[in-house]
Amino acid sequence: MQDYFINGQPVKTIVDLRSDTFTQPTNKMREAMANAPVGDDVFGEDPTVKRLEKLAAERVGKEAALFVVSGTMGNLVATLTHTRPGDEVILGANSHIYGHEVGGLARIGGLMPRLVDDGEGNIQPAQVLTALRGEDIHYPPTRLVCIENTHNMSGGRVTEAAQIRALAAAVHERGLKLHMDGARIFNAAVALGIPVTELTEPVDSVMFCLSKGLSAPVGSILAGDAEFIARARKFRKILGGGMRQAGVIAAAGIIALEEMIDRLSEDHARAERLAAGLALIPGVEVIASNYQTNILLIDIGGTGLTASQFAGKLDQAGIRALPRSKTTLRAVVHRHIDDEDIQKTIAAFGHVRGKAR
Ligand code: TLP
Repeated sequence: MQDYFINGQPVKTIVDLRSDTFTQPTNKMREAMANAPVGDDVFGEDPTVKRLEKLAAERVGKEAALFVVSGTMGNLVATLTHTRPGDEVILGANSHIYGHEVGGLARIGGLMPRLVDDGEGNIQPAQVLTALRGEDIHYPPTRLVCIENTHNMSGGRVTEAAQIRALAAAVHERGLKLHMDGARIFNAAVALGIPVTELTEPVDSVMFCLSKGLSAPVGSILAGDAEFIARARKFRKILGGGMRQAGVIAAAGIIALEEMIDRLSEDHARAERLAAGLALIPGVEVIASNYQTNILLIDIGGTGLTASQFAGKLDQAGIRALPRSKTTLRAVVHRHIDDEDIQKTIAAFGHVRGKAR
């Protein structure tokens, strides 16, 4: 375990599997942050932000990119930019945008969500075609479809490039736009073993997070064509997201993109080992994903404990996992989780389960 600090001291007290958002900046990121050349980014004068935006756009094969505070802001800016108030947006009932972004779509965008079933982690073209209502005086105009890759609530499921291309073709044929919440898009690309551009090329806009498995302390990217990003920049400003010497945080984002992507495969391998170990514990069931990424959903219903009771007992053993439903826990593997932590976690699950009988 390295680079993990509390009050400036390197420590390792707990195995924190609640989220990859708990990753701390690497030493190299901290150095880059301290030394970053900066300027006023609202005036377009921060060289480090400009460098990050250029690099980010190149990485996902888009013309331009915008550095935003968070994934939530990136998704909201994208939906605002693609739509007008009163429009309808087709998205998954289990999507992060619908369920975990405080309803910004409705509250701030004045948008009407039309939900489709994404319980398996993706949306098929036929579902969009069924959800599309066509022209009628009673209906709001449908403007946008949103997908999520990897899909958080289904346990880090991956949507493959061919599926995205098919969906994009159906969406574009009907004059709609396609936005991808790619908070963990590099996890998807690494799991599939393909360039990320194969996943991002078909969509009109993509948001991805620097602050999750890639370990930057703050920030996400919204990427798309130059005209879209120019308009998105104004929406970011409306939301209060125009930052000044943001190069200080953008510097960490540059290192996230240059150095932290390939290592995601280590998280995936450890998640697979964790899943294999947990699967041997009676009453504990790992909900299978289509490709192994870094998120595990673990059904502990068979132990007779609720997820929050189970999480409470794990916590006493120094393991933190997040209750996701009454009987499901989520564990997310990231840079601060090593092989020993995986063994400790499997042992703790076995111990808690043993006590529950
Ligand atoms: N997800 C967080 C929590 O909000 C649940 C997590 O710990 O997984 N899209 C997806 C798919 C996400 O998982 C998240 C964050 C976001 C968007 C929002 O990103 P932030 O937290 O930067 O606003």
